[in-house]
Amino acid sequence: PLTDRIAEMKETVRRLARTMPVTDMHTHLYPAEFGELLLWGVDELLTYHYLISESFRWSEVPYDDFWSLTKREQANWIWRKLFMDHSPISEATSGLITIFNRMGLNTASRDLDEYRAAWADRTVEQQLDDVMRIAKVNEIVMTNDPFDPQERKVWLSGGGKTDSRFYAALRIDSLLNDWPRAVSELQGLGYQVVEAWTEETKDEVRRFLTEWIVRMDALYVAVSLPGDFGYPLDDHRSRMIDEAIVPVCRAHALPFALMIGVRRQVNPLLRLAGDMSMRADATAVEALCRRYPDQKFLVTMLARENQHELAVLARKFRNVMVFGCWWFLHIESMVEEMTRFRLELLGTATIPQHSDCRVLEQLIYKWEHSRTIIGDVLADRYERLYREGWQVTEAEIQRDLEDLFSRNFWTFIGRK
Ligand code: REL
Ligand code: ZN
Repeated sequence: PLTDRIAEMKETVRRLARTMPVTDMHTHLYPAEFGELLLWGVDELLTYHYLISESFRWSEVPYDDFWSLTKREQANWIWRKLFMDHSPISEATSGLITIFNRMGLNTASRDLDEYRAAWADRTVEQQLDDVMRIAKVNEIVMTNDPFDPQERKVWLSGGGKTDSRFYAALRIDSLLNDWPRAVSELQGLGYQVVEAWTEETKDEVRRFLTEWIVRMDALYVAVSLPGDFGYPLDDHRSRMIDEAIVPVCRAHALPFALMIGVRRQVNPLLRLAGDMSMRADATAVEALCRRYPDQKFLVTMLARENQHELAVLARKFRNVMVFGCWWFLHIESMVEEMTRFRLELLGTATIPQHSDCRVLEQLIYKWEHSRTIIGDVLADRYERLYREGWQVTEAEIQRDLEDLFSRNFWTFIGRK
C-alpha cells in the first residue's frame, strides 16, 4: 500500500541524508599545516564566540574580567554558566553535548576534566581524520585572508595545499569595507596603491587579487557586507566591484560570494562575539546580477527578513546561487523554515547549508542537525509526489541529495 511505500521512501531519504558525503563550502577551518589557525578541542569549543555571548547573559561582572582570564579559565566559566547553572538547551550549547556524545564521551558525567582528558592524547591530524569521518564532510572550503600575517606566512612559503581535503576562498573584506586599512596593508605588501582611486591603484588591486587567486588556487572570492550595502552607488564599493573585483573574477571564471547583512561590533566589549545582523536591500544583488549576467554570485544573507526575496531572486537570475543558513540563522527552526521555502521555490537548485565552523569538532553537530532537517523537508516534498502516483527511486534520491550536499556547489563554480 501507498503508506508503506511512503514510509520506505522516508527511511531511504533519512539514511542517505545522514550518510551522504558533503562539501562544506564556507568554514573558518584549516588543515594542520596552518598551525594555530585551526581551532580544535574542548576549550576552543567552550570559548566559541556563540557561547561567549550566551554566557554573558548570566553574568554582571565587567567584560574585561572575562577577557583577562586564560582560555582554560574562560572555558571553565562558560561551562559553569551555560552547562551547570542552567540547562544547555540553545543550539550552540546542545551542539556541544552532541559532539561529546558522538565522540563517545559520557555526557551523563558532566565532568569537564574527563572531557579534556579525552583530547589530551590526540594529535590534530588524528582529530581531523576522525571528525571529518564522523561528520562525513569530505571537502572543506576555508576563509583565506592575505592580510592575516599568520595565514600569509603559510602561503608565501609555498604551503597551503598539502591537504587535498581543503580548498581556499579569497576573503577580501577590508578591500570593500575598510579601504584605508587595505591601502596600508597593500602598501606593506609592496603594491603601489594610494587612497585615491587612481589608475595605478586599480591596476595594483587587480594585480593583488590575481596573484592571491593563483597562489591559493581560490575557488571563489568572498566578502561580508553590512545591510546598508547598496549597488550601484557613486562610492568606493561600487568602483572596487566594477573596476577590480568583477574584472578579475571574470578573467579567472571565479564566482564572487556575497555575505550580506552583518553589522560588525554593535557591542565592541564582546569582541568577536559583538557582531549583529541587519536587514539588507536585495536590489543591490539584483542590480549586480543584471549588470553582469556572466558573473556568478554565491549569495547568503543574515537577516531572516531577507530570505524569501533572496530565494525569489534566484528564480530570476541563474547566475545567483543561494547558499547556507548563516550564523544566527543556523538554528534548527530557521534551517527548517528556510530549507522548506527554498525547496518549494527552487527545487533542488540551491546549496542548503554550510557550517561556518570555527572549531573543528563543530562539524559534527552542525552537519548532523542540518542533514536531518534537509532530509525531512525533502522527504515531505517526495511524499506529495507519491500521493499523486509519482515515485522516486533510490538512485534519484541519491542524485537529489548529492546535488544539495555537494554537486550544486562544484557545478556552479565550474570545477570537478
Ligand atoms: O564569515 C563571516 O564573516 C562570519 O561567518 C563570521 O565572521 C562569524 O563570526 C562566524 O563565526 C559566523 O558563524
Ligand atoms: Zn563565516
